[in-house]
Amino acid sequence: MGFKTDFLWGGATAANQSEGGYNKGGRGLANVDVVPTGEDRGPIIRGKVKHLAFDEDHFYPAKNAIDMYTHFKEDIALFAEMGFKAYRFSIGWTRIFPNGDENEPNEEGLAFYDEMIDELLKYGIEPVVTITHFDMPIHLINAYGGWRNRKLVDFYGNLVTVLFNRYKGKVKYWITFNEINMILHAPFMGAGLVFEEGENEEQVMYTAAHHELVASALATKIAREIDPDIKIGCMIAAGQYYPNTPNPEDVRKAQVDNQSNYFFVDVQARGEYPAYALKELERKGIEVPFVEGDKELLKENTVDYVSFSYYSSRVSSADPSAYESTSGNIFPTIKNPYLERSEWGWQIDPLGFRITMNELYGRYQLPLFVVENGLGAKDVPDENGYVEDDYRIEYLQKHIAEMKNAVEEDGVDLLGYTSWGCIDIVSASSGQMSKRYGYIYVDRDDAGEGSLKRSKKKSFDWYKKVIASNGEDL
Ligand code: BGP
Repeated sequence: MGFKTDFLWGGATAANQSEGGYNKGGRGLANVDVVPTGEDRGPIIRGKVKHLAFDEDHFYPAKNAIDMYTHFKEDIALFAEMGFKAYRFSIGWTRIFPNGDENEPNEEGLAFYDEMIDELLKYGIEPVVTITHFDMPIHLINAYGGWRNRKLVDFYGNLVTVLFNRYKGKVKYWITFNEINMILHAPFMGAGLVFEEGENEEQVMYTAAHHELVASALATKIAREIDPDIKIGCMIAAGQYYPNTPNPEDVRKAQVDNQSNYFFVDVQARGEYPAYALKELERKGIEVPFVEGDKELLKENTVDYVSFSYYSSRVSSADPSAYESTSGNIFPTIKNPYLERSEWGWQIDPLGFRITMNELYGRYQLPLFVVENGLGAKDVPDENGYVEDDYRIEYLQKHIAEMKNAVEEDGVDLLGYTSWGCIDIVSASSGQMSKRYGYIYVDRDDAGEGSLKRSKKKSFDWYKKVIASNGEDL
């Protein structure tokens, strides 16, 4: 039985991790432009410091990235050579509204994405467009405080209205926010939050989360008014939390950790705040800033599909001291002694992929879409510049095999699979180029130096074969 004949095999990137061209085509300055690599990056991503300065002399990953802004035609041709049916990318908000609060959009920015989308359609590749993928106008942070301000809902509404009208009939699949649950783990990237000394950070994060959830429902409403054929998806960073032991305390902690992620999909797929969340927020004294009409808006505008990223499962314990030697994940987890880890400490759990898909499909009974999965690794080209990434092929082979089990054995309805970083791009958590995911190697290093030459890795031809066989020949 296998995957559907129209299964959307492909790859995924994000504007701020791939485009570069930070000051081209009228693009305005974004939050991602002020996040350097190195030790400063972590505190800024978590909204702890106000180093919101951008200077020309530093290498900021979004500034150069891999310059897809000028290379996109070459790159899309390579995706087409692999046989991609879909390509997930994101819109740089500040290419469309440089400051975010303008009334009129930047035509050069719209024209750039017209060209990209037309290039994809020329090869029969379905665009899967993420409206925001961690990047937003720095002006909306400095002047309004980011998503803590309800005004952001209106600015986002302007953005999506322009996008849905401009690309009507060309783009069918849209995703409102990349990994919306990252608000709780990387609030500056996820919602443009910079915390004031002594304020209740959790209150601010859940206020911003409410505004993004309302904005997502508003986008869904606007989409259906403009083009009934549009499919709107929500998106979380998924990865099931396992209990560290059968001790009910650990099982309960895993349940709470899973709920903290599924909460966002509960609201967007079911259209209301789940009881456990309302009770938890009440216990914590956190006010959800509902305004007149919010509940109806959420209820009447739920998503068409649930998309998610999967890299790893996680482990929960009721014992806080168990977390002392955790891995480098942005999500708190305990090391799972049954799993190998990547060079960045991310646990490798193919069966966890099947488990996570069953959890999501069982909870929502909506089509799923895997929009990120892959292995970040330090690829080293040989003397001919060739990368024999058998380790990446093995990771993907095992994960796709379990994805197939979820479809064939468990009956999960799956729309597609766009593996993350189909071409080497900048890592979001580390800002490094050296954490590579691609089927295509790009000659650029962590300091932003390099020829930008693209070359096929061993996994390029392997993935081409997987797609040609619709996942039969792994
Ligand atoms: C997800 C992001 C992607 C991508 C991915 C891999 O959180 O949606 O943008 O970055 O993680 O993580 P990293 O790039 O940190 O290795």
